[in-house]
Amino acid sequence: MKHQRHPLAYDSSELPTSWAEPWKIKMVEHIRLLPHDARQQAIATAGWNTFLLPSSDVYIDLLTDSGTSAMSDRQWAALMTGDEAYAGSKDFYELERTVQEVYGYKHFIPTHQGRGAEHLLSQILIKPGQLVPGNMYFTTTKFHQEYAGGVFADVIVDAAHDPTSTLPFKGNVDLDKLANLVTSHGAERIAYISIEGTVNMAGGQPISIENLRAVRAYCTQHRIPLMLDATRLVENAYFIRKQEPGWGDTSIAAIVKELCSLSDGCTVSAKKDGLVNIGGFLAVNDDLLAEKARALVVAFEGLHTYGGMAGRDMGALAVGIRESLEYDYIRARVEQVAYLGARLERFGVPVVVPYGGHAIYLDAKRILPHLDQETFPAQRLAAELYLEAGIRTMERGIVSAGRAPDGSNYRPALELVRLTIPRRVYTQSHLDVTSEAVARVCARADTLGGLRMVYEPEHLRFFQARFEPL
Ligand code: PM9
Repeated sequence: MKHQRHPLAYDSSELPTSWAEPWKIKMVEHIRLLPHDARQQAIATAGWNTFLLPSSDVYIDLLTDSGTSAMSDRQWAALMTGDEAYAGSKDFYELERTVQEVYGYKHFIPTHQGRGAEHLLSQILIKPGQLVPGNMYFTTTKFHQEYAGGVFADVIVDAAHDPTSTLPFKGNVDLDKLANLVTSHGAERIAYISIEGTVNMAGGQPISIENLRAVRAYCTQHRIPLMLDATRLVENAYFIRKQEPGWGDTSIAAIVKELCSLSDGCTVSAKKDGLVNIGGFLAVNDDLLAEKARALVVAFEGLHTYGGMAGRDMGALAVGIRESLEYDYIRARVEQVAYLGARLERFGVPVVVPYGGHAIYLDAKRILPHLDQETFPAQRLAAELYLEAGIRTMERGIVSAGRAPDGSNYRPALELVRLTIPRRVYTQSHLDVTSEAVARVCARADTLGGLRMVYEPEHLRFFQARFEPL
């Protein structure tokens, strides 16, 4: 008897090839969805600011990818063997070796987290009145530049301010904007150029190697230092490998090294790419700069061999940095974000495109077009997502942008809600639930009113500001 092959639904050439996470789950943490009336009470008590919600009241926490990663068994093993000596911990030397090898800089100065490194760098390099051009601002970075007397100047490409532009490298610097700024103020008035990998406030958008090389050449010609914010540089390297011509066969590690070689130093919040819950560092090539940083770190962070981290934190970070470079890991990480973006777009939800490396950003201006920006549409939308499904997200718009020196609100072109994906924490089902909740909120968006701010702290107001419904 002749056996007939069972027919497949697809022609074999059309079969999809999926990726899967290169890990399995060993321990779980319980989460629960509060009833709707309890969520209503919780958001009112939190002043309609998702930063002020207790995490025990949150079901799916997409506030940030900062310090929220799940560590691996290898990292937990490093924690157990941490050397807690005050000075010269073995974990310091291991981390120093790792940073020098992976990022390629000569000097490594540990800090308690990213803003600690930003503080040191800004205090050392910025003279009052100097400009710091950058590919869009980041909240804490700009704060420290201004705290040191500097003035941030945005030189990112215009497309970065357009949530609908599909340019593949929206983190690129506009070289004409940079040249105009330097020509009109003089190179001596530029403290340094600050370049961020996968630009957070633009939607997690990468910079290309071609563009960074051009910026480097310009800086060398005008003797301007170039400093990287390498907090999410591994995610940037993944985009380069995926979409920049000529880099498709290069390892993530080699791309990260190449990016760093185009700069004089970097600040890092290790709480992101580094796959740890706390930590950061400053790394530089210049001996004098390193000496100044080591002199300051003892005043603000801790001894120069721990900088505010426990020995075990440094041990876990050394392992995390190496794990972050594994191709299967970074592909699963960035493609999980893209999965959420595609689900949302399928529901017709307006999101920033291309999808970012660490988050999907909802375009609150298009979701709530009836709300004036001064009534905080993104803040309202973030609160509404919590009310709808216990999902915590973050405003990245007018509240985050703060005030200009004349006291008026900056009105950024981008009024966004960030759905940030912690690393190795949530499954596709969590993202399915999230995308459906966002779609439900969007379906009744025209019923939502704005907010007014009833408390505004002096610095970085988005963390602690309080609101009331109008
Ligand atoms: N980023 C984030 O959620 C956490 C604090 S702000 C809400 O995206 C960059 C690019 C960051 C960053 C923090 C820091 C500061 C520097 N650069 O939070 O101090 O995204 O470790 O790092 C946050 P620390």
